Amino acid sequence: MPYTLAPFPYSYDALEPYIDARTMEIHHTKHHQAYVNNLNKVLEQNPELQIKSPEELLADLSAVPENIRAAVRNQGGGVANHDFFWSVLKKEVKFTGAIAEAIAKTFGNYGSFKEQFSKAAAGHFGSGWAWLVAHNGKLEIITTANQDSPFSLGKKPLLCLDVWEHAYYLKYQSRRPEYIEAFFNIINWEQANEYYGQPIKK
Ligand code: MN3
Repeated sequence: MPYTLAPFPYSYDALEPYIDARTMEIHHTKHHQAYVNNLNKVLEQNPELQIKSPEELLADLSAVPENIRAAVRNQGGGVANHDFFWSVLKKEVKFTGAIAEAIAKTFGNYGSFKEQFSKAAAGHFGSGWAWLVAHNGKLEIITTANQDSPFSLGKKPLLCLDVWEHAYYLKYQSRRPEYIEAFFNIINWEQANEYYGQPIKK
């Protein structure tokens, strides 16, 4: 099996009380694992594609045969998006660095960024993701449907929030805005700064 589930990068309770341990455990061991398993299944007959990372597959979907393209987009996106999501979550990290300056420049100030990101995340209809991305040297807030990835749009992700119900339903039920508010306590700005300084990850 070419694709494997990466170990969870911290303990499942590390983000309490903002995201509960049970939600994180199920999210990683069931949902994220299922995307990994399904991506392996989808690419069973395509060893020439198995050498690519999920991010590489997503960045060039036209290289994937049409009969499995939608499946690669969904399952590969599920793998890459969750890997990315875990990496940008951490408690008690200061909002600082080059990304803080770029956010102030683009959105006016932190409060205005928070408001715009929250509005996008809350307003996204159905399952999907809210993202802060860099594109052509500028910051943008976007949302993607299902497991669609900014890599497929040629955009570099800096932060993201999973707004699928499985990401918050146990603790917040239908109260997505409360979950979004909690997210602002667990943004790993150190990691976001690192992504901001790097070329697009492939
Ligand atoms: Mn998810």
